[in-house]
Amino acid sequence: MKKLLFSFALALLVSVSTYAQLATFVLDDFENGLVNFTTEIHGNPPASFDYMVVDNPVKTGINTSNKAWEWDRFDTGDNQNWAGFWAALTNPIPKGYTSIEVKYMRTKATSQLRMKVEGAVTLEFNPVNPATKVNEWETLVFDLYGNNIKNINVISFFPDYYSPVDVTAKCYIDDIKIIYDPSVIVTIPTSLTLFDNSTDNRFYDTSWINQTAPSTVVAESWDGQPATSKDKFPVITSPVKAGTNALKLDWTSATGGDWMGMVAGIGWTHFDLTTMTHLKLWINSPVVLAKTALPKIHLEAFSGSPNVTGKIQLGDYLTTDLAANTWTEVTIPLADLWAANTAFSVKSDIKDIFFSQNATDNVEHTLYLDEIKFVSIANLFHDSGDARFYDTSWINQTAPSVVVAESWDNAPTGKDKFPVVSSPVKSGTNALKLDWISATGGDWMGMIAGIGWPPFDLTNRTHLDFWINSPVVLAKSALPKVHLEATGGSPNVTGKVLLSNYLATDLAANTWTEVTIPLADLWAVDATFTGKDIIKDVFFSQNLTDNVEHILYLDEFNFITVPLTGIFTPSANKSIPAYYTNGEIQIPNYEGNVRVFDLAGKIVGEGLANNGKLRVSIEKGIYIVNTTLGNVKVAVK
Ligand SMILES: [Ca+2]
Ligand SMILES: [Ca+2]
Ligand SMILES: [Ca+2]
Repeated sequence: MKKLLFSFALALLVSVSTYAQLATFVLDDFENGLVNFTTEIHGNPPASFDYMVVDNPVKTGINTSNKAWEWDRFDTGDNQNWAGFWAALTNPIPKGYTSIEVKYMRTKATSQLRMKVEGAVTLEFNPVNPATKVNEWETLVFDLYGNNIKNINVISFFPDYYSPVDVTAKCYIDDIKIIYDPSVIVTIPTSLTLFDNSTDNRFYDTSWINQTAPSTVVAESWDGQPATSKDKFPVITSPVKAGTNALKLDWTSATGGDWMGMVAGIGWTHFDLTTMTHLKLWINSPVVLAKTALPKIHLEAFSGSPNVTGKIQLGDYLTTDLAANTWTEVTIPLADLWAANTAFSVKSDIKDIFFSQNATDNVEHTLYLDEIKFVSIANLFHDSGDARFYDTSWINQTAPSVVVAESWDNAPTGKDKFPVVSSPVKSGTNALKLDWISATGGDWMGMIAGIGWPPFDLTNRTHLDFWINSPVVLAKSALPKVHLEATGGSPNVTGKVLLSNYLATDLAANTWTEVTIPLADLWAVDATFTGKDIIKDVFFSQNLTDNVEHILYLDEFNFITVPLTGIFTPSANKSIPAYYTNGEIQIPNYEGNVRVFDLAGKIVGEGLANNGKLRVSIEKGIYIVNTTLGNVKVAVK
């Protein structure tokens, strides 16, 4: 299996990975009279079952095949409801599959089928739908994605999961199907763009300007005709922060007057800000501009009462007044907008941002606006401020184990910081270097915190995500352990997990590989740890004592949010404004790979969308469009 990692323009933010080349397959149908998926069946407890491939006793309904696998449980006096078998798969199942379907038939209404899988994640679990029929085949679905299961090396079934044993009960298993259904895989975007460029260099269509004299705002009409009322934002091609153009806000705030200027997404995009943390935008004034002269801002939703947030002052988010002709990034916690009116509750369906009158200084001001985005920020490490070492880190070593470290002042002693390299990097200008030897009798640990030691509230985060790179092929078993530390509490650390558990294969040389560790796994190792909302740092520590020097470059640590959804709910992100027209899937403001699936999970189109357009030949129907920002449902009429 190959894990495709699409290039992502927002390199600062979380990368989104997508599995490719996975396809649903039948693990076994027993039609040749044999069990084919393994060469071993371990009864557990031994001799608690008789099992064999037999003629299908009920060749009707959903299973008219000739053969099925019969399970006949004994009363050995010691067997329990968990009696069954385990078997190593002849061909292990790689991670990325979303569910397992099993045809099941029972002769007694008490019998149930339970499963256990062993791999990077080991779990015993029930089907989504318990068996309901007797002497009739039915399909039971075991949710791999929702249970966060990765690869599968060993599979176990408990064919008659019931206590006490009924020795007359027989159970049948057939058509074990390993399903890949991309429509259930959802990744919440960590950035949503409200504005980056207007398609027209004169005006921005999905905007609105309203003014009450004596206040004034310069505006454009949609058609450029003098008779048409001017109520759109003007667009300029210089200066721009990025892309082809920016918005121009040119206003005079006068006592007794009022004004407002609204900017929405192209196509009136719906923005779900539930998981977003900040509003970011870039502003530029042609002259020095006091921050107190800047307008107020608020957000509007598509519905609700109120349908607007309270107003806050843009100038409150600047540390200094604006220098002339200088792009300045403003970062505004969404929490401040929500707090400005606690009665506002429609965070999940935001339509636009409003700029409005503030200080009535009766002076004309001009502000260029560009790159207006909503982002989810929980970045632990992006770049070090120093090219030699990373200050908010700590390395500790006990001989004979060794870790290469730097001192903060470059003195030959007191080396306890992570070294920094400028190559290779996954993102930005540098990456961390972990260079260690784990030796018997020794120990080591290396800690990485955010710049300024910020605590992270991970209550609503689901995964720790980062990138690793080894200069040589590296067996994953040699990789260190990982845990998190909180700013307080007892214990103030989580239990440790093995980094190798979250890799499908050993590391190839000179290749950046994404590691995604479910926070639930870290919480689960030590249930007494309760500091999820005050996480300070990530620790790597000694694992296999192979006495060999290993090097791992580390970059782009983020805490991300990936919802685990019900398997039967193909989830789509309505914030992605995709539609189908003129034989093309069109996604305004999108650059990147696109795959189009029909509802059976079959890829019907795939490619790089240039200017957000991908030509695909599809018929009427509903399709799932998979992008690097997530999935969206598109109706073709
Ligand atoms: Ca069969
Ligand atoms: Ca722009
Ligand atoms: Ca970096």
